[in-house]
Amino acid sequence: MKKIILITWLLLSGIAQANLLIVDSNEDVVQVDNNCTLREAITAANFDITVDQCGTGLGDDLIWLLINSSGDAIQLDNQLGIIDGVTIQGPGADNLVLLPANGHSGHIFQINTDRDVTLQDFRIGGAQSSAVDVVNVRDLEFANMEFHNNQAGSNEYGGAIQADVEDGHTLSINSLMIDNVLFQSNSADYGGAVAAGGTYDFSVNNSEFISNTASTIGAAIYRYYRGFDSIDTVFTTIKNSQFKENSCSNGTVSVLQQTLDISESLFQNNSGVTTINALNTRGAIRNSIFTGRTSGRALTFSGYPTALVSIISVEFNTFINQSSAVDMQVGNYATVSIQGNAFAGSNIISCQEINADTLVSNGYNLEAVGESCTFHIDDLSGTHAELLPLGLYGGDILIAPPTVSSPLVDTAMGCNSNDISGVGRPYDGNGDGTSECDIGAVELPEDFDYIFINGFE
Ligand SMILES: [Ca+2]
Ligand SMILES: [Ca+2]
Ligand SMILES: [Ca+2]
Ligand SMILES: [Ca+2]
Repeated sequence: MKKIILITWLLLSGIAQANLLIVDSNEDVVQVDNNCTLREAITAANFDITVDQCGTGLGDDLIWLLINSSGDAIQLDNQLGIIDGVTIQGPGADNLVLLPANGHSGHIFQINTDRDVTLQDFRIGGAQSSAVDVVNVRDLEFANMEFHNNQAGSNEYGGAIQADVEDGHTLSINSLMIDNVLFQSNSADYGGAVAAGGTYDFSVNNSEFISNTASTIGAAIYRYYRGFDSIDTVFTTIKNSQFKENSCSNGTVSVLQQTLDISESLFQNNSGVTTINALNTRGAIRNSIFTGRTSGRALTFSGYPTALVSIISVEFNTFINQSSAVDMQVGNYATVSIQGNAFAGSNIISCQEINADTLVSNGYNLEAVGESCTFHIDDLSGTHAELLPLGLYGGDILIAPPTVSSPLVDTAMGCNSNDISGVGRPYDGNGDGTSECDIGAVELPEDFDYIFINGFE
C-alpha cells in the first residue's frame, strides 16, 4: 500500500524523469546477491544505471529505505556520495539509524550535484566528521530527521550539517530548509549542529536543537555572511522551533549580515555569553520566549562601522531571566525597537545600551523589576507580570501564559501575527467584548482554562 502511495506521489509530483529504488538490505556492500543496499541504490541513482535488485535510476530518483523493523541500523564503511538529484526516504527517525562502522571517521553523506536533494525520515548518529557534507547542491531539504552525537572533524564546520559557502567548505547551494528535525548533542568549533554561511536562503521550521556545543561560534547554528552588500537579501528564518541547553561562549544562534526573522520559538537554558548573537543584522524577533539565564544575555545586537546600521524590531516576546542576566544588549552600530515585550524576570537590567539613543520603545512593554526597557508613555515599569509557571498547557512547546488577572492581558496594541503557540491574536482576554493584544509571547485565549488543561488545581 505504501509503495502504491509513493509511486502515485512520484507520478503526481511533476518529476518528469525519476525512478523508485527500494532498499531492502541493511548491509553496506555493492555486490550482485539479489538484494538492494543503500549504497547500491545511490549508485543506481547517481549514474542512472541498474544495480543488483534496486532497479534502474533515471533522472532525479526516489530511494525508499524499506528497512522498517524497529531500531534497525545501517553501518557505513565509508561515506555515501550523492552526485545526482535524489530524495532518500526512510521509515521514520525511530526506525532506522545510519552510523559509521568501526574505523570510518569520514562523513555519512557527501553531496555534490547541481540538482535538488532531500533527506527525510531517518536518523544519523555518531559521525566523527560532519554528518552531511555539502560540496554543491541546488535546493537541500531535511525533513522528519534526527541527528545525534555527530561531531565535525578538524577544520570542518557543522557537526550535523556542513553547508558553509562563506568559509570555503561549500562551493554552491541555492537553499537549505530544515523541517521537523531534532539536533541533539552535536558539536563543532563553528556551528555545533549546522554551519550555513553564505547568501542562500536558510530556514528552520518546527525543529529542536538540544545540548549542542561549539567551541568558537554558534552552539546550534552558525550563519555568517561576511560581505557588506547583501544585508537585505540574505534571509534566515527560524519559526516554531526550540533551542534548549546548548552551550557556546559566543552564541546559541550566531548570525552576521542577515535579514533575520525569528518567531514562535523557545530558547531555554542555553549557556555562554549570549543566546542570539546578531551582528549587522536586520529584521525581527517576535512571539518567542527566552528563559533560564542567570548571567549573560538573551539577545545581543551590534554591527560594524563599514556596514549599514543593523536595525532589529523585538516584538511580543517574553523574557524570564534572573539575577545578573541581561535580556537584550544594543551595542555599537545597532538600533533596536521594542514593542509589546514582557520582561518578566527578576533581573534588574533587562535592556542595556552601549550607546545612548539606540534603543527605541514603541510602547506596551512591561518590565517586572526596574525600568531599563520601559520609558515610553505606554510602557509599564516595575510591574509584576503574573505568569503561570513554564509548562505544557495543551500544546507541544513550553509556554508561560499570563494569569487571567495579569496586567499583560488586553493591554497592548500592534500584535499582528500569531503567538508562540501559533494561535492568531488578539483575543478578548478580559471579557469586555473587545479583542486586544496581550503583552508577551503568549496570548491568553478566550474562555480557556489553563489550570484544567494542565491537570492540577
Ligand atoms: Ca547487493
Ligand atoms: Ca539519477
Ligand atoms: Ca488579549
Ligand atoms: Ca478585551
